[in-house]
Amino acid sequence: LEPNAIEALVNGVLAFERRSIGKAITEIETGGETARAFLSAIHPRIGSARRLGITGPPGAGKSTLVAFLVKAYRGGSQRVGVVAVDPTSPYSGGALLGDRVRMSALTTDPGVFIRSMASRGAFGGLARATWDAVDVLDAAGCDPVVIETVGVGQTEVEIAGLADTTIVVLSPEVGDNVQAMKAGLMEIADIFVVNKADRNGAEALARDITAILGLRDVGAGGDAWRPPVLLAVAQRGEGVDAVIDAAGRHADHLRNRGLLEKRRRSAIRRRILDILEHEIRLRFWTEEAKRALDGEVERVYRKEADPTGAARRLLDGASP
Ligand SMILES: Nc1nc2c(ncn2[C@@H]2O[C@H](COP(=O)(O)OP(=O)(O)O)[C@@H](O)[C@H]2O)c(=O)[nH]1
Ligand SMILES: [Mg+2]
Repeated sequence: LEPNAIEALVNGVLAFERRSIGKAITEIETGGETARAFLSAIHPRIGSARRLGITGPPGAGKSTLVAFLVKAYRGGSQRVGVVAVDPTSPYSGGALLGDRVRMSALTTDPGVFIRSMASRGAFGGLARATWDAVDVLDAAGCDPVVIETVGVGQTEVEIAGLADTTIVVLSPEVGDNVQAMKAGLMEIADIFVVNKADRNGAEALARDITAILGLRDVGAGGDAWRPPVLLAVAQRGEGVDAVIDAAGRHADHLRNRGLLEKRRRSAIRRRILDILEHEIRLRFWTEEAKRALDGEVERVYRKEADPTGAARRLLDGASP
């Protein structure tokens, strides 16, 4: 895009113009210099939004909960944003009728902007694109910005973990707690929601989580945050108020102890490193480097070199 078109895009986003926001995020997913210039222009305008991460196993009820959270937050906020990283997201039509009806009530609300990220397109840059999209909604005046990710892959868990407050949603389905432990969800949760409390096993799951948390070192002074374990029936909107209350208390906790700055700095560090790794890879893989790799494959195959030697030679060959 031309510089004046980028300026128009920036102004559109700042004015919460839906078309501009959608276009900006599409540019971000595509990647390239337009996105770069745009992001650099909006950067001074970000930082006011609370960033709320929601993650957990597929089917736990994250999207259902998000719908109620958004509705509740809308009562006190002009604009609310949602970024969903979930291929089966009901926002894109992948759910049962009941969900879709509830979601469509959200999508027709002029103060709510919902965007599903295309995990296929972003080519290893999903975390980057998602966080850039959150910046867009922040600059557009959304507060909070909710980020829903499926808590299965490391990337997805980490995306939600970079929020100010991270809510982990589990349900008493077989093995949800085991899955949570494996995926690193226990470490990133500021709040646990045991959803589907209308089903058997929810209380037992909540007790399990509480027991696991109890084994943890809470740090000196005893003023560390203890993640609350809340029961909910998201489908009926039950327990949503308690989640909002806990998120508010967590935000206060961060602010009162100067921890919000610390968290945001560490999220920025993570994002810079992510971009850096991507840029290094881009710069490294020139046509010449690709050809050199073919040569090294041959040398290693013929036992004229070993893999480590080959990798180092490629790296040295690429350095200035
Ligand atoms: N029984 C029961 N089902 C629920 C509850 N909350 C959500 N569900 C259902 O669980 C399924 C998955 O919900 P969804 O929000 O899409 O889960 P996500 O994959 O975590 O986003 C849907 O069919 C929901 O209607 C609940 O509290 N109780
Ligand atoms: Mg979902």
